Amino acid sequence: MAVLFVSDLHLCPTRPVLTGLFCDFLKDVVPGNDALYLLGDLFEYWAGDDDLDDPFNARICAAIKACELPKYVLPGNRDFLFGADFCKAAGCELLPDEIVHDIAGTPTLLLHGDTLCTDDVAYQDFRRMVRNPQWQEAFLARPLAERKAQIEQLRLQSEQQKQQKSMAIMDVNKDAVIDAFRRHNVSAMIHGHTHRLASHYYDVDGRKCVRHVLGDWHDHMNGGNYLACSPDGWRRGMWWPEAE
Ligand code: LP5
Ligand code: MN
Repeated sequence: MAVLFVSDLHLCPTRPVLTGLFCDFLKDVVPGNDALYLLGDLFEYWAGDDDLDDPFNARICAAIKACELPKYVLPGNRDFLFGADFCKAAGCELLPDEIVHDIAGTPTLLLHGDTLCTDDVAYQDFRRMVRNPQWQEAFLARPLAERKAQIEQLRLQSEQQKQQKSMAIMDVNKDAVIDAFRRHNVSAMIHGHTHRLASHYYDVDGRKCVRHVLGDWHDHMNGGNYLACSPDGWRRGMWWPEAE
């Protein structure tokens, strides 16, 4: 029995193998555990809860809802427009951007991870804009098709801009990490976003702290990766069912 964490699945209809992998994970790995946390970027993008009529989105939500354990979802930089209707459809509790939960006896900071990338100034400016409630209200008032077209345009711009940014700029800033440990007074944090699957150790004011980074699923190397935390400690799982 453990608490399971995944992030950055980037699910979308054009990735059927990935979709199947996630649905099988929900059926074969998740049952019997204590809780499931989806730490952002579950979808390649989420244009608004009125997109729940889309059969692909409805299928994913139903598959998550069918898991009989507490389920939590945290907004990523691609699906921060999740609202109450998504949560109802997926049977998940929506968490704020940063939250401390007791995970198997250890107070643990949970976040998507994009807020730690403070050197990526262009992204942080963009984030401030799209996380503004007035901006979101205006955006969501536009027709769904128009929103999707704008998101497609944004994805192209983002990919172009990422090519101009160094790997260091797109990673977490160490001071931001230390600050997060201090602000929340925790010794453990779990996040995704950078896709750089690893566990990093820090000395924060004489306290040994650990930062677990989840890997993404759409890169074949890391498809099926998850973190499992139990009172015995934590372990990494890399789940890939035998090819039939
Ligand atoms: O996601 P990832 O890891 O590939 O890249 C992120 C940052 N990029 C993004 C953009 C998303 O990938 C695109 C999909 C988002 C859908 C959201 C839906 C609702 C909003 C819709 C708005 C139209 O988050 C990338 C980071 C990278 O992580 C590493 O941390 O570098 O950031 C960027 O590339 C952003 C650019 O630097 C700034 C972009 C400015 C574009 C301004 C145009 C605004 C258009 C608004 C139209 C209404
Ligand atoms: Mn992300």
